[in-house]
Amino acid sequence: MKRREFLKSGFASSAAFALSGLTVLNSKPVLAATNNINLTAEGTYKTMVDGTSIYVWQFNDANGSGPGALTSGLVVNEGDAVNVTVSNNLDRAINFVIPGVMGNTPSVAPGASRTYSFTAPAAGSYFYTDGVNGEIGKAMGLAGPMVVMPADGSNTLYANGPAFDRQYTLFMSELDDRLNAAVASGGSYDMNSYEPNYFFANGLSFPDTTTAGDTLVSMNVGENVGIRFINGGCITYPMHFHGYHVNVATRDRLVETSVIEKDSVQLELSSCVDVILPVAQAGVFPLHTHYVPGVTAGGVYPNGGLILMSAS
Ligand SMILES: [Cu+2]
Repeated sequence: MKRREFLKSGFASSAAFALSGLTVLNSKPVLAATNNINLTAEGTYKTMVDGTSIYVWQFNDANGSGPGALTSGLVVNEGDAVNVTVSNNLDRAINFVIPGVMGNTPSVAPGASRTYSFTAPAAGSYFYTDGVNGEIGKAMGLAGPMVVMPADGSNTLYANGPAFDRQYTLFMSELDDRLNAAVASGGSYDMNSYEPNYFFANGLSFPDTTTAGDTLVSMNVGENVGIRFINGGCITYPMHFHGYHVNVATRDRLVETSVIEKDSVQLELSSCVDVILPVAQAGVFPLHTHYVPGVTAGGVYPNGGLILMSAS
């Protein structure tokens, strides 16, 4: 089934990531479901936007897909039972944690698998990652987005929260190719030396972000568009909008009490920030990290964490 057809059929019965370019969700109560997800933690070579091949780690969902070039991403409904089975094909122990939901989980040894079970928490944006290897796990790519939708099936960022006409999830991350090379050759890396040189939105760098449905934000004038920023990396992301102002709805699922129109939204380390973008004008505008190296790839501008928003 193609992603858009899948969207029309609703995602209550599946945890595959299919939020992109979302137009209409049926507003009806969603019965709590059981989501069984299989993730393989593995090493693989990914080709960067400049052609460089770099060894990365990833959680790979063979039965689903994440937004953009991410190989995994979870979409569940509040109250769902979720069973994530992690098969570890890496050379070291890892685990599966969701900051704000579950930490200090048992590890899974190389070559083994383990099932992590939890009840989908309050609607909002989350990420999962490895909690065993310090920041190295995330720096190598062991992280992915988790979106929890309200149990009543409403098109809102959280239960009784602001409504959206469509929503996008933008998972920001980066890598330092020296770290990846060290890990690939069996060595270690001091995170104090971390100086990333490739940057991604949903695993893609500009201009690849402009041709993927998950990172080309398509909107209509007059709509309210929900954008979920999830920091899956090891640096901060000051996300800057051209053409629009946005209202921050939540930071790490905490409701923003003083809502001020912003053209830049700070995405702190390990944080999730959900915003509503009122589409006030037509046009094509950039949305990018204001950290200048973040819009480069291997030192070349413009690449990296830069996407386009298009409204008609
Ligand atoms: Cu700019």
